[in-house]
Amino acid sequence: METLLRSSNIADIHDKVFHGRRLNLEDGLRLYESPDLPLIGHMANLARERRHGATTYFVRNQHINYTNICQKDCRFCSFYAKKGGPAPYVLSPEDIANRLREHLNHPITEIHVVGGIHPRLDWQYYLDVLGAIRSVRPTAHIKAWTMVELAQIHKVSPYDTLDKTLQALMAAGLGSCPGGGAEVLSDRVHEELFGRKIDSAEWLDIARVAHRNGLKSNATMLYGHIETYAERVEHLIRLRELQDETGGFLSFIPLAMDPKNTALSHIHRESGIDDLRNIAVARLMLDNFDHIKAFWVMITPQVAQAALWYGADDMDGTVMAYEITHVGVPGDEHRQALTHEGLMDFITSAGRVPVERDTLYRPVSVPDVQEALS
Ligand code: V47
Ligand code: SF4
Repeated sequence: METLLRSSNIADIHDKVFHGRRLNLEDGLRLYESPDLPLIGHMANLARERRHGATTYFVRNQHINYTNICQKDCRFCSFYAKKGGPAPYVLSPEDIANRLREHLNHPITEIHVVGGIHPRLDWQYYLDVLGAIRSVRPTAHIKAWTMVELAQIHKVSPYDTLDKTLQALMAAGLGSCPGGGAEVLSDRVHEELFGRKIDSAEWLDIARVAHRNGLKSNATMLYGHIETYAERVEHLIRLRELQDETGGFLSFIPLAMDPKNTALSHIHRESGIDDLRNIAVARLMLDNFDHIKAFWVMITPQVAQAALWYGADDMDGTVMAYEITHVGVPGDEHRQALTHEGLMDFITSAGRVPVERDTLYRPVSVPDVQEALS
């Protein structure tokens, strides 16, 4: 190890990580550019094990994508309804209740709700969605609406401030928010790929208000399109700064762009190696985020297993069905669900210890450690 370290061009970064010192923009860039992925993984694993040991979290959840009607036209998106693409739909609150009823035999603890920016859904619709979920799954945590959706919901709400809108949603059952919508916090990328959506400053402001009101949220980064390494690192640093201020982020999730059926279909999907590097760099740069999630639906369960040694401590969940992209399980790309046992097996066969969590990372059941590793 000593010899390997001395010959590496990032040995000084290892020194910083080893002594718990914060990495800067230049360090982040060098981590993206260095060929020494094994050392980057080693450092990320060190940071991960300091916080979590071998523990790997997962959640039993169900995703609901309530509408694919969207006015934002993001160039990387294959989900929204368009001519020659997916047909438009809106799930009524009753449709949502029925989807939840289909899985009532699973002890799901989280309902994850995300959808397009539909210009004509009114305030009552959003309240009714919360009401429908609560009526079928009264004890489940409702993780709903990215900062982009919250901006739209605020537009149709009867309240003059975002604080009041969020408080009303929380009173109606909203528990926390998913991390999408920021994509890459860069004005250049925003302009080129998703200019109709809120920009970086607005995304960060809404997250700030959410956190101030006690609403925790996640943060994602969509990578593998036109962004530069510097823009990725700047994204991480902007999230880190907000986390220093509010402490309101629960987890960070790098999302690999799936170019299929998008306006960016000429771009190649990033490799599994790049997925691992993004997980590792996130763990190293985001020294104030407890959790880094390997979202198996996007990066495949196999790459997610490896990611558990590259800084990730969370595999997300059983999911049931994910409509935003259709990467799924290799060989069976329509499979968007893993059973509880399947997920536990993936974690234990990666040599890690599975712990079922709720959305706020409280353990739901802790299996016997020896049994889990045997
Ligand atoms: O913001 C859109 C992304 C996000 C594509 O908080 C794409 O636990 C890949 O928020 N290829 C929404 N990604 C999903 C989201 C999410 C996902 C998983 C976990 C969590 C969490 C949140 O989906 C969007 C956008 O960044 N997206 N198109 C695509 N072609
Ligand atoms: Fe709409 Fe979201 Fe797709 Fe953008 S990523 S087009 S906001 S559904």
